[in-house]
Amino acid sequence: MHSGLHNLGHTRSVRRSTYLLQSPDTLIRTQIPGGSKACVIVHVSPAVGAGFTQYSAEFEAGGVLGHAAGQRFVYVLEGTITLGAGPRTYTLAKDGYAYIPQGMDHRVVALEAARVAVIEQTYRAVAGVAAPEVLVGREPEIAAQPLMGDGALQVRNLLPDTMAFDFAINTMTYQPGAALSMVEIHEMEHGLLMMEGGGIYRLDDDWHPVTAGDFIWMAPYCPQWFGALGKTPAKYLIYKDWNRHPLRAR
Ligand code: UGY
Ligand code: MN
Repeated sequence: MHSGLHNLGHTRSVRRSTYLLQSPDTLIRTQIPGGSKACVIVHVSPAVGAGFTQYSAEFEAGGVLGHAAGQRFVYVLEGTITLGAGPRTYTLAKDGYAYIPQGMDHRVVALEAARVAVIEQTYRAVAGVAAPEVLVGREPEIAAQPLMGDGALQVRNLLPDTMAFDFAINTMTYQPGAALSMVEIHEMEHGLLMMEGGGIYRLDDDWHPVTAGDFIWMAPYCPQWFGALGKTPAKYLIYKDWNRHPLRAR
């Protein structure tokens, strides 16, 4: 809503060298080549120092997603899409997702108005390991595992944890009051989309209130911790680069 006061220049969004927090009020829509009746909100890209890109695509009915620049992961947040890849066409509804290998010709079309999280990264091949094939799944059908034995914090690995994949995509669901048991500091970076609920995110030396619709990028080694607040679970979709030697450029 435009109040005319422009919030006097205030926002929860923050850009630091070690992290980026985007609240929905600061998002800007653009387009990528090859798309139609679809716009994208670029959350993070190499322009800010990330080794991957993550964007949200917003489709009108019949909208088409633009061309990929690497391997691609799509997760349906709202609406229904089809993925045409090779001889097959898959239909993905809310919480459906797909992995598309780098260089594979494919077409993502919205059957109705839809919102999709998209992650792309240049593939880092490993000698003797076959690159992954196209993969389609539904998040609710993935078995949840408690993180470090904490039943109030459930993790779902949406991609197989094999050397074929060079990134991981998980959902993490926190019951109200649940929290990470430690402050993590690690070499992997993260792209994180808050899907439900909210809480407090520690990023580097700062603590931020976060809620559904927010996006966070954490650079390598950014200290991080999250605790869920409120009366409903908090849930996020999280990317990390994974299973590659640290001397291999991203
Ligand atoms: O997988 C992770 O590194 C995850 N536990 N990090 C996070 O939630 N910030
Ligand atoms: Mn982490």
